[in-house]
Amino acid sequence: TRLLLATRNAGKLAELQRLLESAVPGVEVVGLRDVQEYPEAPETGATFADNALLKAREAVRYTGLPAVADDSGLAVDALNGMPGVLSARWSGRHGDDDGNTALLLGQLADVPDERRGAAFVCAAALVTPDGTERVLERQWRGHVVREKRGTNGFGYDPVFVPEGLEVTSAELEPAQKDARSHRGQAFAALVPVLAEVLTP
Ligand code: ITT
Ligand code: NA
Repeated sequence: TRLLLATRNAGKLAELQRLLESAVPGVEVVGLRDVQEYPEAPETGATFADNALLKAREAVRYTGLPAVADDSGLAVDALNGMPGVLSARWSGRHGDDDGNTALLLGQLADVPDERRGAAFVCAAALVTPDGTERVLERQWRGHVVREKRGTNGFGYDPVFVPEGLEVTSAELEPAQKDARSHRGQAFAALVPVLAEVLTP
């Protein structure tokens, strides 16, 4: 069985490949570059779970393969949960990690250290051609620092210090991030579901 990782985000794709490669015996993980191109699903959902399902359904519709999708973002306490589902396009241009991070730091400039809490959130969705749908969500709490640090990861990683650590998630080794992150937890929880749904 082939399983499609339905993401156009290179940072996510690298993490999902690590998390799912050889996770389920008999299941071969493929990326969008391995299948026919199709238009990006509009992310019109109000929640991470809704958007993850939209993306996975669209992938199945166009490719006929079972697909997983990830919708994720950073929910900042002092901004009432924003940017949340808007994280990728917060500064205006979709996927502008530098612009998004700069905007966030600007918005939090006057917020004191004790009120800079935030959570990375990841919804992991699985949809199969026969209409089976599963979605589950995990969070990774921490706080937003005042200056970027580190070059690993992507997106808001350089400004996010996970709870219990002193370094940003961009200063963690990939395996260290995977072991703790919202995405690592969500897809680890999805693995037994994949095994159940995809293997005969
Ligand atoms: P796909 O929909 O194609 O998967 P996308 O980049 O549009 O790609 P999202 O709408 O889910 O995906 O946006 C997620 C954004 O949240 C992403 O652009 C990052 O800015 C941020 N984000 C999510 N997970 C992150 C992580 O582990 N580290 C840093 N930033 C993250
Ligand atoms: Na989104």
